[in-house]
Amino acid sequence: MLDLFAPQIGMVPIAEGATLLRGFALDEAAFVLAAVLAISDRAPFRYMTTPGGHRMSVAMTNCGTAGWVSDHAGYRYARHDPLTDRPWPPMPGLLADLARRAALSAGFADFAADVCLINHYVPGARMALHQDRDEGNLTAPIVSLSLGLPAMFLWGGLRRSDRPQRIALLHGDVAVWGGPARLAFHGIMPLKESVHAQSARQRYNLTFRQL
Ligand code: MD3
Ligand code: FE
Repeated sequence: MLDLFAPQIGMVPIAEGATLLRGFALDEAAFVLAAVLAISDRAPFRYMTTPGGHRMSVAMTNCGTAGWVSDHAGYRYARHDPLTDRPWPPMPGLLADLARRAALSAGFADFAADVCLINHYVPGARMALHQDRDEGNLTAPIVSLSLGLPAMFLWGGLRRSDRPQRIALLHGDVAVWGGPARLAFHGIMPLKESVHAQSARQRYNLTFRQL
């Protein structure tokens, strides 16, 4: 019998350089969730402040050789966690490998992530339209992995004024964007209230970045 509610698997082109790999990480989702919880034991999720003084609604942590931080002084990558003054937890080899395999599937060979920024959403949390441009290496793609509650992703194109396209990001989905899509504007609509079998009221998004 055809199961209309079975998770979807497959490659969805979004734009030149941007590919959504539906369900790419489904088989590894339980491992990734466990890795996120282990990382957040050592580098807790925290609400960062924008340079303009606003508290973000998404809580963040990092693993890898540096971590993305934001405060009154601006956005940057820092080698130590400002909360603990210790280096960020190392990136688990299986996570780096998963990101590398996803990038390759989307046509980007030799992706070697330095940083994984981990975002934690609860219902109501959102991320305003922005570009990811704090990485030194804009020739490498970014790989993003979503777990838990679904989110409505906004794909804005290369000008802030372009009308954004809406794409649902589901548990186990991986997105890869580089080349001409590397500086595209993107964001996340406020998360809807619901409950997920693997993560209850949480959504996690991991973005793997090369510095
Ligand atoms: C490009 N995170 O941390 S990943 C960020 O879900 C950030 O937390 C978002 O933007 C999050 O900087 C979204 C970005 C993404 C997701 C799906 C895509 C980019 C994509 C699908 C196709 C192309
Ligand atoms: Fe982003």
